[in-house]
Amino acid sequence: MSNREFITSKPRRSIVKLPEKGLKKKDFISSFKEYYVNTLGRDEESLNTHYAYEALGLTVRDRLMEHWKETHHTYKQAKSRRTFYLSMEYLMGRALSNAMISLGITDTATQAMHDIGIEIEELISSEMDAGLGNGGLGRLAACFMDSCATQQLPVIGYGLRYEYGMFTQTIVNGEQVEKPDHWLRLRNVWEVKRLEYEHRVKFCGHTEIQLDIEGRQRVLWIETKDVLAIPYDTPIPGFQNNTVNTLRLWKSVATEEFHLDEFNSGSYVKAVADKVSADNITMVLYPNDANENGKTLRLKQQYFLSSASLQDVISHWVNLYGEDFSQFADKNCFQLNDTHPSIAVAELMRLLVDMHGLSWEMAWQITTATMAYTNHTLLPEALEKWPVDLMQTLLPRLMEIIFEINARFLSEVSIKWPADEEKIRCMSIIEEGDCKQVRMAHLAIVGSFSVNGVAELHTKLLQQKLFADFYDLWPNKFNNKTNGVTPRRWLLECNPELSELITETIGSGWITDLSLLKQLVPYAENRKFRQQWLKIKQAAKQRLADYKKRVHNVDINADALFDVQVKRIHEYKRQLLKVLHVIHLYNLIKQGNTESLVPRCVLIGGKAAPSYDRAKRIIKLINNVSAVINSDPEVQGKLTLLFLPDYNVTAMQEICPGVDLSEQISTAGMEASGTGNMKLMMNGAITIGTLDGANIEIRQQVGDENFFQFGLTEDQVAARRKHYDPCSIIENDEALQQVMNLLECGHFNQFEPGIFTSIIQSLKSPADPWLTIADFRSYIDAQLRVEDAYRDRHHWTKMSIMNVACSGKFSSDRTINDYNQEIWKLHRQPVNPNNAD
Ligand code: 26V
Repeated sequence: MSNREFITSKPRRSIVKLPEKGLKKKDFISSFKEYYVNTLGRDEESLNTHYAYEALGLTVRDRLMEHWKETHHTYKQAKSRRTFYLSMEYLMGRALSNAMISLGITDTATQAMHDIGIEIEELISSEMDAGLGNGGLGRLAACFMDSCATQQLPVIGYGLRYEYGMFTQTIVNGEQVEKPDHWLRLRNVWEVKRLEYEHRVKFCGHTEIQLDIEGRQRVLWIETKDVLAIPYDTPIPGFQNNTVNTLRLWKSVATEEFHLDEFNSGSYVKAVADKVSADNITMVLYPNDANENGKTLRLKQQYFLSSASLQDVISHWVNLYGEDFSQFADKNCFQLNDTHPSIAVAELMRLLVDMHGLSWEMAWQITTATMAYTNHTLLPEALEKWPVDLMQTLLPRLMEIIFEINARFLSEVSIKWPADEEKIRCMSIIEEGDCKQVRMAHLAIVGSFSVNGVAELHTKLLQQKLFADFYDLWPNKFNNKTNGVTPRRWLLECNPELSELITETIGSGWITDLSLLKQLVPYAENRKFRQQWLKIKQAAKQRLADYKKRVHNVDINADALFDVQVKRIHEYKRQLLKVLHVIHLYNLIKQGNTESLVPRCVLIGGKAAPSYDRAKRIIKLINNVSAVINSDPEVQGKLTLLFLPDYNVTAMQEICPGVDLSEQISTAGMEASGTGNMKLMMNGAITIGTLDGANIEIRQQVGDENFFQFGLTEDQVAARRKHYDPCSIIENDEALQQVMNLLECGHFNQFEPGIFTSIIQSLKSPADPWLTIADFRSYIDAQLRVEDAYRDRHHWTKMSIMNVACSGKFSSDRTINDYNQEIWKLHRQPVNPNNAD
């Protein structure tokens, strides 16, 4: 039987209409027991944490189901315009606690579990992170999903259901060792498999031209190797508003078409095995956040996501409207999360022209009115390019379409700039050369009606540098959407104590309107309030210290200044600058120069791409410096340096509340936005930062007196690169010289000679793109201002309150409303309970 066959006999209503799931404690207990004992077949005597978690997850999911259906029904009835968010990454983290908060059932569930002798915290913390992303870009997609549901917007997320998510990081002898993250090994209670919505995605083969019955030319893409895309849906609950949106992730599955010759020659098992292993497109997430260009499997993943998602949207369209696409662009919008799904531009053309018979002009009109592209990086090595050869082999029809798009686009260019070969060469979607390549960013810009950056400075640089020619041609396409993070996860869930104090003080409206935090401003002057604030921060720091003691057996002084840099390890993010500062402090202590010193605990966490040797060596350096410092009795209690292994979403939730100082120290002009900076601000950390990405806007919001600014600005960086002489800076700065001496004499690698030589050389090179040495002095001075401020704890607390009070802009609700007003133009669709049939 085909999975698309529906039961035709009536009545259906009686099957799908269930009695409401109760929200009382007793309902919870009976649901939980039912799942634990009956569904999961477990023994009531020997309670197992994982299965208890599953049973509670299913119990909670049941309570979402009705709303999920109602939301679906509401959107369908309204025939509303929708946005489809296409992203290769969703860094969702844990779901259970978030779902309970959204439903407003945390207290009841906690009580229910307690009554049957289970501490709910144990179940919550046994959940694996859904780590289907690398860092900022993937987590942003997750925050956006949360905000869209909370804003009651009809937005569907499309992505890939990787079997293996972001690797787990362990540290062995100071070095990063990657372990695969088989997160689906245990059952994922949040997903629902929807076999009835499978699609077929084509690869390889070749094209042929055929005349259709009306005598028009139609291109056929034939003799392809096909892969099936099976959707798995995850509910995305809005905050206490009945809306439950959908995240649809595709899994690749082999078709059941085999090479009959292999069968006939008797190698049945080999034929099946080959088939299954060849088609494992969604097996693993690529763990690099730059520089993975040219890998065939990655291109397959990108096309698989784009094609399956577009086919899904179009088949839904055809079901509702038949073959009339005249309103398609009014009703649908695709937001491309970076260039990763930008092959969607060509795929939509293919589907409309080849599969649905539209003219090229009509299809192009629809495509360029529905696609919108977000850029997330200015790093040249992260800009995607695909060899034309590879595309021709893997996606021959798509390559033809890209050539056609390019030809038409270049004729537009030559009208604007007649006889300007240089413009043509620079703007072309195809990069000429020994290995011709497709520039995916150019395809995305040409095919979209909107191109946005993710912070004001970033957008300005896109317009003036990276995409200046395109900005000249189409100034109105370009716009800024400063990133944000969801306050549900990044304040309410991760910092319940602070959330409670805020709610007691200004009410709970802030949870869905973060601008209301402004009402805390006057309380910064209130002594009693400051004491309560400080007490909560102190308790959070103690929890972090206890956690480090329990898990890593290191002692940290909870009275110390908690100085935190957590993010991917990358040279442009300058973890090295942080290390130079730590070595400088260590040197001061060793010289007995401690009178002005504030006890400090420096925490650094983050993963390095497995193939990024320099980043891995930086991790090794951090761990070696940490080993020397932490084992020195003279230093104890004054300075600690710790590397936090396996930084992920859940780790950030645990870290956030206890941070005093947030390190955002990238080379100006390199960090597109940053979002960790926003999470830490929201939890009352004060930023020490360069004028880069969203730091600039954070400083604007909170005021210079509540922000520690340092370093070269973006234009100073650009100017300095031309005549940069780090060695003379070192010569003229005694403290820096001493720091470099310690590194160079092997103080931190006594038994591992030479392992840091390449790092030292890069710091001292006039070609160092990150200008670390140039910012050293300014950074040290800013850190002195930090120490001055921290010594006056009341003053510090005031700054901390001001940071939270001014963080309203950085809610992803604000970001999503900006996207909606200026790009998506969707209507809110409130979901009325009891509406569904
Ligand atoms: C590139 C690639 C290249 C091929 C292999 C896999 C892969 C995965 C991701 C990327 C692009 C990473 C770009 C990125 O994460 N940008 C970050 O986006 C954040 C959200 O907008 C922003 O806050 C960060 O500043 C920016 O670095």
